[in-house]
Amino acid sequence: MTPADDTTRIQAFESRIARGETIEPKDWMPERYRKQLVRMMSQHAHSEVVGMLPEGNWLTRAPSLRRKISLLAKVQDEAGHGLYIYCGTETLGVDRDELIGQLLAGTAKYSSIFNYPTLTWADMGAIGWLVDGAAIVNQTALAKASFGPYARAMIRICKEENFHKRQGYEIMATLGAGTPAQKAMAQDALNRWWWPSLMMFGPSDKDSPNSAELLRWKVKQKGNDELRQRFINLTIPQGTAIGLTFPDPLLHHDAETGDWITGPIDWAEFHQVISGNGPMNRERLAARNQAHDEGAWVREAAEAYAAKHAATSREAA
Ligand code: FAQ
Repeated sequence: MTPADDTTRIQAFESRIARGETIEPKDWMPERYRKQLVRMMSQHAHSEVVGMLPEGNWLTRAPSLRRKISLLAKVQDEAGHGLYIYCGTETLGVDRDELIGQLLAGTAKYSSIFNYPTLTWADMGAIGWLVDGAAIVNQTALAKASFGPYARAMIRICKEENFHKRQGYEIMATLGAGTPAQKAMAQDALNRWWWPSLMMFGPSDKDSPNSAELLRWKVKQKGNDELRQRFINLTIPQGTAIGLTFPDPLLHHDAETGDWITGPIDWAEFHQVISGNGPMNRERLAARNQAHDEGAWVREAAEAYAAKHAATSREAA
């Protein structure tokens, strides 16, 4: 293929994107588009899987059977989300083992938010309300991404995240209306999870090396700052309605734009966390590696079953 052919193909590809067409796995795409999607989707899949750990920590200590059932269902949903997105990533020609190998070796990124500890039951409320709430805002936009398998996975995932958000908010509302100690527990959880949840949207657009390209190719529909602002505007009234306050002395409402304006985000903390030095990075990787090692017998059994099944089919044929 000559460089001129390539230019023609890129132009045709970009025209399809501009017309709002969906790109499917067998369609031609620039190598850079494929690479960006593998990067973003694999990080997303890893986040869903690592994201089971902070809540998994409280499954055996849920305060009632009803709370335990809901939390268990939520954590299982996150495993499913990881699987849909790994499947979507595989349509781009990468092997899931390779991606999981990168996660286990500590060379892959996953969302910064999952490197914070879950200290009390109220953290289950804060995660559902804030972390799933942030995920919904981000993923509702991704449900219109130009790459079909990713967009379709997001539609189903967002429906499930809605249930997660409600169960988290209901935990926070219950604690907020409870004894002084329960209310203090909810407030403490909000204090610890508020700023990390704002960091989930990634760096400010001016410091986001990938955003311009992803917006041009309509993988992202909106920039990191716009989505973060939307989440802030949705969340402040929700917290206020259940009697909680946000840990930000500079927070104020701008009557002209209608936006809630926060104080500055501590980007130094964000960079520490995404470079592997957050409060729980080492524990999360160790837990994933342990789970992977302990699951070896399941993979071996599945492979043995598949080999046996293939041999039986061959004989029958
Ligand atoms: N954490 O140029 P940008 C969930 C990295 S939801 C870690 O702006 P991009 C549900 C970024 O990768 C959570 N790293 O990057 C759940 C890049 O590094 P690279 C997962 C981050 O891609 C709830 C560098 O910084 N959701 O799991 C973060 O354009 C409860 C420069 O950044 C998704 O992954 C971060 N927060 O925009 C599960 C959504 N932010 O790769 C369990 C899909 C940025 O160049 C329990 N992803 N970085 O080395 C996205 O929408 C985008 O990838 C962004 C980042 C917005 C996260």
